[in-house]
Amino acid sequence: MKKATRRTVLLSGAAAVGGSLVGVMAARAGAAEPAAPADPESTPSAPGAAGSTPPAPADAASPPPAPAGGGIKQTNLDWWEKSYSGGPLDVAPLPPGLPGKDYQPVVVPNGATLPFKIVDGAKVFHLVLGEIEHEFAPGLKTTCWAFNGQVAGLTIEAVEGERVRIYVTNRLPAETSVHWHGVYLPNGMDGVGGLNQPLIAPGETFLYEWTFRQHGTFMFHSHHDEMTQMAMGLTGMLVVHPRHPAPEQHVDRDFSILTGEFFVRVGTSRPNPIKDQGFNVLTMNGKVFPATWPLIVKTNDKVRIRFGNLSAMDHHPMHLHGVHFRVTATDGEQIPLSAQWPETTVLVAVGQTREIEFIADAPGDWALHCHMTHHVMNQMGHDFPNMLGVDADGLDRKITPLLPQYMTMGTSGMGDSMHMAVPPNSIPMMGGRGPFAFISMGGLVNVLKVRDRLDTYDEDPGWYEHPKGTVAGVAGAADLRRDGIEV
Ligand SMILES: [Cu+2]
Repeated sequence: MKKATRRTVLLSGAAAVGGSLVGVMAARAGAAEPAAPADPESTPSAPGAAGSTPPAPADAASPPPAPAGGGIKQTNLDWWEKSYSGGPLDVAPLPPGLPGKDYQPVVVPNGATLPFKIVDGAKVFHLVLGEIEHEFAPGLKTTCWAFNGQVAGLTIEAVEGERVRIYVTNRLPAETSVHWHGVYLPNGMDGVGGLNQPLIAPGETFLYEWTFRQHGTFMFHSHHDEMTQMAMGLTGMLVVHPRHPAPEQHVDRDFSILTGEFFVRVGTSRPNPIKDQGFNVLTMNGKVFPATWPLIVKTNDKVRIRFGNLSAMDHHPMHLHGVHFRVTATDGEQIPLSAQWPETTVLVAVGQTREIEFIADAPGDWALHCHMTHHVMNQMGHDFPNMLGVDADGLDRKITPLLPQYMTMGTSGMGDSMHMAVPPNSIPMMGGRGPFAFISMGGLVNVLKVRDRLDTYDEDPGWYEHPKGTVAGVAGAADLRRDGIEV
């Protein structure tokens, strides 16, 4: 017998909000399929014979008519699909899925996918936590903590149904633990230090092992001394591909982007985990614009972007120019086609993942960025004095004899500040050089490059060459006259 899905239950529940559980039951009883017997084990009769079975006693005071066998003895739980985490822990694993055969690997701009090997029918990974020198963008090198040399940008890929064994070696100077965010697994594998397991001491290697009973976009991160260890870079993405993808789940390009945030005081070389606001290094897969690697697609490719956010304190409304997309999944579940909704900006809160999909039908270079303006600034945009409107000419005249290159910045905004010299090991507040001028964004910024012709996805095709007459420019005298614009 077909089960009611969690969603139909939700829908019928919503319809019955003003009524009672009886209303839900009535809605169910009206469905074509027979309601569930009170106890399937003791009710061997076939659905077709259900009408001959006396109605089961009901919990509700006034049960509705139950034409299809009276399966109304339901605890509240019966109306919900079992969470997989409530299912048996010892489900028989399916064979390990192989890239290119059983799944299309994700693209991790600036990041990496963790290699694996297969041993006795299980997929074996080895995570190594250690201290490294990490470059957020040319000019800013810092000492961070990393998974296998990747700061906030390592991705683990798996396939629904497979058995994984993940070894975790701690080469940090501190105890740690690793949590698998959003994953159904035995409680003792959940990775909260002290709660689910002993801490992993420096030098120790722990083994996590479970069978994936779900698919989707999840994350992993340190779950001990979280404020310090995640602020130092111990975050990653976990992508689980469906064992039997539905046709609508196919995409041509599948990107994985984890967002993060750090505070690195100008002139220092180590993130400060104590900061709770004013983060000045905002990352996609551990890099800031202009060091973020572009998302390269062909015109009319179907594209998925998986966003995850393991920033310390900030949500990120991720905005994509040029197309409308659909939000297709959260880290809770795939959203059915009928319930996916169109957006141009998707809010990815701390601790959430969101999948979006779209058809890249418009060639060009389209910005992809967090829409919080302070999150598209780099390091030096954050502790800057407000000089807007200040007349600094006198000051400049007095200082330039002493410091010939001195010029006060910020008097007409910060768009001019990318020209200024910066202290050693720091990056200016703004981004990088574009095809027309300096691009005044940094941080959580990337570019979706859509091209009609592309030899390879693996090389940056350069800047978009716009068809003649399709770029905004200085208004001509004839245009101004024609439209009666006086300037
Ligand atoms: Cu943001």
